[in-house]
Amino acid sequence: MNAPVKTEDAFHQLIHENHMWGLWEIASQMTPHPRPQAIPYQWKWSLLEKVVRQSATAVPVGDERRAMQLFNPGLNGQWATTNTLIAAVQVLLPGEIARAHRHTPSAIRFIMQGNGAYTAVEGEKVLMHEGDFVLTANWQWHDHGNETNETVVWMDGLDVPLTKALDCIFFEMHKELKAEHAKPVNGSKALYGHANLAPTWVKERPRFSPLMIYSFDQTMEALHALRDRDGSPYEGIALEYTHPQTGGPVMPTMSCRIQLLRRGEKLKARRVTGSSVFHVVQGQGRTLIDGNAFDWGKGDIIALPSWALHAHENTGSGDAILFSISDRPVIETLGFYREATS
Ligand code: 1HN
Repeated sequence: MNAPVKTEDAFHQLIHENHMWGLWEIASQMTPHPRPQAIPYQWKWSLLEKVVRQSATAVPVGDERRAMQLFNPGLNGQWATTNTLIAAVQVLLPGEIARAHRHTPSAIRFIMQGNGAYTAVEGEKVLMHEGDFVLTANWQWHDHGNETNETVVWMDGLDVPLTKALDCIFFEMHKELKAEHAKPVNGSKALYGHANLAPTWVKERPRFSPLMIYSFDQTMEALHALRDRDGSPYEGIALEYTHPQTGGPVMPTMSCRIQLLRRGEKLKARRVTGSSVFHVVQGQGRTLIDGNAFDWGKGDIIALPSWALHAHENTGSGDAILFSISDRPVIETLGFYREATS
C-alpha cells in the first residue's frame, strides 16, 4: 500500500504557492458520475406572480429589460439557473419598449400571459400570444414592444452560462430604441411555418431555426393528435420543436420541448446527462427529483440539473403540459449523452 500523501509539508507548500496542485490532491473531482453544483429547485408562480406585479412599479424598463433572472441556490450567486442555462421572467407593460440589442447567447421565449405584444427579430415583428414559443438566436438584433392594453409576461431561456464558460460573450446596444422594422410582420411564419414543408428556393441554412415563432395552436394540435399513443414511458407525449429545414433542434445550444401528461399519467424515473428548465403551461402534477417531491401548477418553473433522477406525474383532474429547454444538442454533439433508469 502507498503511504498516505501528506499535503501539509514543505513540498506541497511550494507547489501551492506557485499555483500547482498534485492530481493526488484533487482526484476526488473525477467523480464516478456527474455531481452538479446546481440543485433541483422550483420557483412557484404564486411567488413569481407577486414579483411580476411589484416589478411593474419597482423598476422602470430602461436600457435593460425588466427580466427577473432565476439564480440556482446551489450556484453561489452565479448568473445561472442550471450550469448551462439561465431562465428569467420578463414583464412588459402597455406602451413599453425594451430597447434593441444583440448578443451571442441565444434566447427563447415562452409566452406566459398576455396577447399581441411583439418581439422584433432582425427587423421582423413577431406577434406573440399565450403559449407561443419564440426564438432570438445568436447575434440577432431584437427589441420588444407592447402596443396592447394588457401586461405581458413571458419566460426567457438563454444559454448564457454556457456562452460565458466558453468566453464567447459579445453584446451590443443598438443606437436606436427600436431597430428598423422593415420586414413583413410574422414573415418567418409565412415562409417556414408549414408543417414538414420547407421552401426549396431558400439556399441559406442558418444553424438556428429560421422560423421565429411556433404558435400554441399548432403545438396543441400536434399534442392532441398524438394523445392516444403510448408515447415515452419517461416523457409521455413529448415533442421537440424542430428546425424546419434540418429537422434538428431549433438552436445548436438548446433543445426545446413540449410534453403532455394525460390525466392520471405517472411516468417512469430516468436520469440524463445535461440540464433542463421546465415551465408548467397547464395542469397540476408532481415531479420526484432525487427523492424530493416538487408539486407544481401552472406558471411554475423548475431547474433540473444533469444526472438527477426524475419522474413526472400528473396529479390534477385534466391534462398537464410542460414546456422545457435543455442543453441536449451540446451534450449529444460532444458525445456526452447518457441515460439511466436508476
Ligand atoms: C435578454 O437580452 C433578454 O432580450 C431577456 O429580452 C433575458 C437574460 C440574460 C441575458 C440577456 C431580452 C435575458 C437577456
